[in-house]
Amino acid sequence: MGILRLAHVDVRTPDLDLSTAYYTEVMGLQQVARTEDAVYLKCWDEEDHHSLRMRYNPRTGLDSFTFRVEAEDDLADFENKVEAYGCPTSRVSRGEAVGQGESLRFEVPSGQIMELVWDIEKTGNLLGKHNPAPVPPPDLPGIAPPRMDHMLVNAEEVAESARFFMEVLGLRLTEQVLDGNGHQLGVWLAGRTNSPHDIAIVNGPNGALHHWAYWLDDWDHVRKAADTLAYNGVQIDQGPTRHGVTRGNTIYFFDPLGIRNEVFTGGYWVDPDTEILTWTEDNFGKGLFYYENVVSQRFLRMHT
Ligand code: M3P
Ligand code: FE
Repeated sequence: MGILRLAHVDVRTPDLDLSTAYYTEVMGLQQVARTEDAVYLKCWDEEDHHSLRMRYNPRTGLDSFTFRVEAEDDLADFENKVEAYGCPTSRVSRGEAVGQGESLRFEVPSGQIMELVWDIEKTGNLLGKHNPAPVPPPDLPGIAPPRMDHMLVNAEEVAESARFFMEVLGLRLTEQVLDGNGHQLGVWLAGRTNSPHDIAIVNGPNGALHHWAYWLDDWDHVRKAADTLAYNGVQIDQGPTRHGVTRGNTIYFFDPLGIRNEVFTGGYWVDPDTEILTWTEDNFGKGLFYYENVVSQRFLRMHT
């Protein structure tokens, strides 16, 4: 049993048409469904119904984020564990959400709404299952990442949140940043993937979303993504550069409503017995941006 990976991120936007234009034409996602007030999007190599839901609302921000569990029974198991920790849970029944069945909802200690789901509609990737091409059609617009990779949320008490994700949800710690007193300022956590993080938690206001990231296959795609962003007048926050933490190559930038996105590649392979890497606060600049060695205030203080 357990938590497999990030399944989808659900956000609010005051301009659904503008957001949709950006995520389809600049980010290069596929629009898979549209209802009166919401748009559902996915990347070309994703098998699930969607990885991003955008819902009209006057206030930009995070509605919730959803992880997939391995087995149907896991929902009941996590329901008990999360309740025992002291977080009330509720069930969202089949038919209430597009593209998935029953889910378990609760507020994590840092105030974001998290959802666990097993029953996800598998609509398949763009390549199909018979003699698939190894690459997507060459005429996909925009950056066209193959999949969503990870997300980062803020927490006033990083250590408390980290404990919840590790002890209650069973995620593994891969890296941490410690302040001078040994308190966690940031943690990187993996589900069942072999990546250095499916979710990271960094000190900041409770309830906030810092960014989510799309995977790119290599550095050359990161370079091309920077060209696409600059050509389309997208505001770049940082990069292209490299993280010390995770070793990943990265660009951060803002969608038209100010939500931070990242493209990410590289990093290292994580096994269940990989030892935790620790960064000290005096090296946080290199941990964040290895080449620049800066702790950018815009980067740390801007969130939605
Ligand atoms: C990442 C990453 C912060 C660190 C961010 C790191 C906000 O996004 O992918 O490793 O301090
Ligand atoms: Fe990231």
